[in-house]
Amino acid sequence: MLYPKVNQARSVIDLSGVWGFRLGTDEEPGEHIEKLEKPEVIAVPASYNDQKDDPAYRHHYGWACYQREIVVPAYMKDERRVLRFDAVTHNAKIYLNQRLVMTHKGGFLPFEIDITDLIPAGEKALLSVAVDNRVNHGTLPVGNEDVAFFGSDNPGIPSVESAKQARKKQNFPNFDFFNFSGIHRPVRIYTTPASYIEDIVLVPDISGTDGIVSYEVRTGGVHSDKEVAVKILDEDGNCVASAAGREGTVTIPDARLWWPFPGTPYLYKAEVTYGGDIYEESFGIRTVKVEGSSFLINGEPFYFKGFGKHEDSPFHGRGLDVCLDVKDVNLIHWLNANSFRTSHYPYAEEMYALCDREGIVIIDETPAVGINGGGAHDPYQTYGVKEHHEEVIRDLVARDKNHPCVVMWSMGNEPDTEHFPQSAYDYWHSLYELTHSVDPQKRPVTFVCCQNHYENDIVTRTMDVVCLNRYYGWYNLSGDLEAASYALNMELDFWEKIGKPVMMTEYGADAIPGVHNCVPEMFSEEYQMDYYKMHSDAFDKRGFFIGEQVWNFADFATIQGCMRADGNKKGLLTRDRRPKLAAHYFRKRWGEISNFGYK
Ligand code: GCB
Repeated sequence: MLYPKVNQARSVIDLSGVWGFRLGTDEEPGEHIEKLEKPEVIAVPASYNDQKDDPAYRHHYGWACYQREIVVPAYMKDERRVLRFDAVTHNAKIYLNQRLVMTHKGGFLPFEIDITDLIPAGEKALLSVAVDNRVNHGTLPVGNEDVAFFGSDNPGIPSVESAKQARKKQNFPNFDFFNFSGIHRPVRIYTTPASYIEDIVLVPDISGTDGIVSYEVRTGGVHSDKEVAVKILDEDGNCVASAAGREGTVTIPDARLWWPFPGTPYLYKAEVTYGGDIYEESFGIRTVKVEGSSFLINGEPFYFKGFGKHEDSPFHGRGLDVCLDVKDVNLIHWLNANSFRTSHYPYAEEMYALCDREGIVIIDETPAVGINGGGAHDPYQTYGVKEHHEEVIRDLVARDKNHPCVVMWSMGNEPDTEHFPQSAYDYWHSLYELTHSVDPQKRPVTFVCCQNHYENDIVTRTMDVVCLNRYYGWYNLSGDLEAASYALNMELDFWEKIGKPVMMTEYGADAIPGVHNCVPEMFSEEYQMDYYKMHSDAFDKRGFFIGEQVWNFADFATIQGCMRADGNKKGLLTRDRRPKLAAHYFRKRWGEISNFGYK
């Protein structure tokens, strides 16, 4: 799906701003929705939860309604007009003039509806968006039906059991980030000519000093016998190659490659024209491949240095904040890091465009977090998420396929792979094949494995890269870094025998900013730093170990619970982006590790 852009043939109307708003209940709105009388105010895009200091907003459960008037200028009457939502979390029902026109499931990917015949140009219409924030066994991310994530409810105590029965309905996320909800990313109307470019698929390759790009252009709308033409433009706007037809291959002589920073992340543009329509899609010439226990970018063995992140900030919640994205990218450079994982959901498209430009490598993750019942039940038999998961994978790849920054797909985070190993294998392997089959660039595919009885797990070892989340010295062997080091080394010896590239996609310790110890103990900044040093020692001596992504880039909001004091404090940076001791440690360490050839 193409990102909305203004150019010679297309225009964009941005609907960001202050909308009308009302919280609802868990009763689903039907085919018709009421006009809000004296609505409250809400900013779009942003989560609604922290925009008003009211527990009803923060802990809302169920539907909420956004409303505003829209109009397409009369002079756009001959254009095709599309209403696009970049992300509404989690489920959405869209109404025009109070009548339902579309529904969408899933909170982190775009969807759109052609409104050309629904709203005449020049006429005002009422746009309503009903948003459902409930998570359960059928959603991604997964919600528990009645169990708190940090399990503080002692089972069996009669008063506690009765209180649980009597309490208000609420969300029980099976994941460790606040269940921010609402219209999180821009809502826009964009126009195209009646015959339009629907999608562009670009697959780069390298042959000697040439760049080879296979392309496919999909068109839609009114039939036209106009030809598709493709020009490849360099960063100065010079045409360096061209072709005609809906699919083909072009050769860029002496191509500049896309390299992760501090290499040059060189970007070309494919300028596609089709009748009266035109669209420029950025791309890079780079290859990605797993060979033995190496992860190769442009044929060179790459070492991942970075983090898992979140889209999370005060007031905005999970809403798009481009200023924060730019700040984060600059902090990634400051830390001498080169990569991150979009834990635990696809991020806003603006972030991928920034990373293309700034040379930051992304492991792109679906929102499949929480497919794990802790061994109490087989989630693959009891959760009904498979079909939705497949749809999300298709939509994610369709959205992000052309970004050079995306080097690997993560199908999900920390599923159960130890208690029901065969079910886990069947589930994840079919998704693994699906992901490979829908990715035109055939990038490596993985999922991120939970700390578990790794010998029982028969599926993690079959991924293209083994990605481990491990908390030795934190949740396990808490506070004892000597024992933690023993256990970590023993497990890494196990993975060495698998013969695949292995990386750590999470390891971390909470550090409350300002808490210091001469003798490091848990929650101090010194303990966090020592915890990381212990891990570095284990990683550095292993050739098959291809990357370290710490948990987390910055502190972030979570559901409240007895394990969280004002959120998760495992950030190298605070939530307002100030460095902890460990940030200085990694800035130095990563400054001394080059992107290529380290292993
Ligand atoms: C994990 C999860 C991540 C949590 C982290 C923690 O394993 O993948 O979402 O935030 O642990 O800090 O507990």
